Amino acid sequence: IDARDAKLSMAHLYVAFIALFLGGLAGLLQVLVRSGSFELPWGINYYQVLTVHGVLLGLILTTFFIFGFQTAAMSVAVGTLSSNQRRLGWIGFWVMTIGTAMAAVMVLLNEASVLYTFYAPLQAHWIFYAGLALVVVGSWIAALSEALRWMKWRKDHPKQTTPLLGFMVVCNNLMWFIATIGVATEVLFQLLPWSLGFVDRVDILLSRTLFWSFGHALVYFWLLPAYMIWYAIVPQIIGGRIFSDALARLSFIMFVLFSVPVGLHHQLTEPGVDGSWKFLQVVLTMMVVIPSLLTAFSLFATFELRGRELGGKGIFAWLKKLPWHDVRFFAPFIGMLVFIPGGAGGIVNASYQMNQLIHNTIWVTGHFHLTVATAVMLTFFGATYWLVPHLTGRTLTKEMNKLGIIQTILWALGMGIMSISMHVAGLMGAPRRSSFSDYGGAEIAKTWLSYQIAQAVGGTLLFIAIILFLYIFIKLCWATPKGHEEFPIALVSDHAQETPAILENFKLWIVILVALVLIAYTYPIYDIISNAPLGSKGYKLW
Ligand code: HAS
Repeated sequence: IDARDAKLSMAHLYVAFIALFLGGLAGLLQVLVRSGSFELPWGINYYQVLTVHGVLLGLILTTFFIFGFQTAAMSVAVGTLSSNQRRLGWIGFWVMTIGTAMAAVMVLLNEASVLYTFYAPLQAHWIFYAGLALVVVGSWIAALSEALRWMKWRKDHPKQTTPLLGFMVVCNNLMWFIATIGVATEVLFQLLPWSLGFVDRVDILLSRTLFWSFGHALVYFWLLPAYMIWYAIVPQIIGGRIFSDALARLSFIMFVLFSVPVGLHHQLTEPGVDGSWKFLQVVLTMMVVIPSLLTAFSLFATFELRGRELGGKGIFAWLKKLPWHDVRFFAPFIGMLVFIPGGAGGIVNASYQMNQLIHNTIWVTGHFHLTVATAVMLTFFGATYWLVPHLTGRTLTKEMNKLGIIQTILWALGMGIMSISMHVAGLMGAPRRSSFSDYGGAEIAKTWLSYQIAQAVGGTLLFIAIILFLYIFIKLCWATPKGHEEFPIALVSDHAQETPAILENFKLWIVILVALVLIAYTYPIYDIISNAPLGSKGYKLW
């Protein structure tokens, strides 16, 4: 990779991992408070800490890591950025960083304790909303720099199929761009004018609907870079091949189409949205499960083919042949494994009736700690272990590899203990997003106690894993021996069929995507606006 692209990529990773440290510390404080045996000092408020945790880990760590990774991936897959494209990348980086600083200062001053979903009627200082808007705008600029690089490649290689990793980055950015339109509308036209005092009130239902039109695609924006690593990089690490290029691309196109028009599955218990629209989006949610099932099939095939090639036999004995001692494989593999129960939990959440049972319980927190915080994060950790030495011109030593494996085990163990107890307590009715309380001595609250203590044990292990990860990261940046670490990109299996050209026809996919979004959202939003109550000034509130 070009040294100048490497610098841009590394800048993103530094911000990402500072966010990991601070957000992780906030997570530790939270589980300790919820266990009932710790009180926050100096008048710090629980929701302030919860906002630091959610915003830094859910929004900042992920977005910065993803753009850092994608910059490197594009540079390797379709070629070095031109100086103008790189300049755009830097502008995007600084706009996002300034936005992050603005939002972070407001949260730390307790002026924005509104959690990472910043639902109205909780109101934050306008600087918080402006900061988040800058993070989104900065990400658009970064995505534009990557899009320009890709367009240049297409021009130079007419009628050729984009290299798989480059194609995947384009899909993720396209989905991100469409998804962020909803949240940008909410922030610019509702939350900012309201927090600045230009309007008295905002339509809460509309703001939540706009948020979730973005919010669920957001989770796939986190997931797809992990899928890039699973599909295009892990096969090379194990010495195998990509099972099918076409299947990988098909699953990414399905994510592009179905990630946005499904947000209402986060609002199934919300009054004010007609049940038939919720049902339509539940059906579309089941559609977005399909590309993950395709992925599971495809990865299993890759692993089995490689295991058998190495002489493995039996139904599962070939698994033993995989390189378990290599953290570049081990960490993402554990992530995949955890994604099986995590994804199954998602299907429970999306099942209209079962959602009534788990909504707003700590089950949901357990679900996303298995998906984003384990499947995705372990994959990002695993990638950091080869990406950082690749970018800094150093090597992943045996010692660091071993520490990486210990870090992965600690993370999986901590997250396992914490998430399982969250799922169980959730089924017993324990609410999410609440500080410690005995709920006036209620009998049921006593049954949650032991699970809350287990969450604190898991959370403590996780914080130790973060410290260990940061130690390895620092070593890989500045201390391990100089050398060359591979950026692994796999080739496609000789047995795979040719990739149909239609998969690269983005004009067609954009038309279908826009149609699906319009079908899923136009009437519900019209309905919400036309049924909005009259405000004190006699006009509709929105
Ligand atoms: Fe979710 C809530 C539904 C996936 C994240 N989700 C959340 C929230 C977050 C989140 C953050 O329908 C909370 C938001 C908030 O604060 O309120 N989710 C789903 C569904 C899926 C799903 C249907 N979620 C994710 C992913 C996330 C994520 C991915 C982050 C990255 N989720 C919901 C719903 C809610 C929700 C409702 C709202 C609940 C409520 O009421 O509030 C699906 O996409 C899942 C499909 C996945 C699979 C698994 C496939 C397995 C694979 C691994 C293969 C393994 C291999 C190794 C090959 C079907 C690909 C095997 C080797 C061996 C040897 C075995």
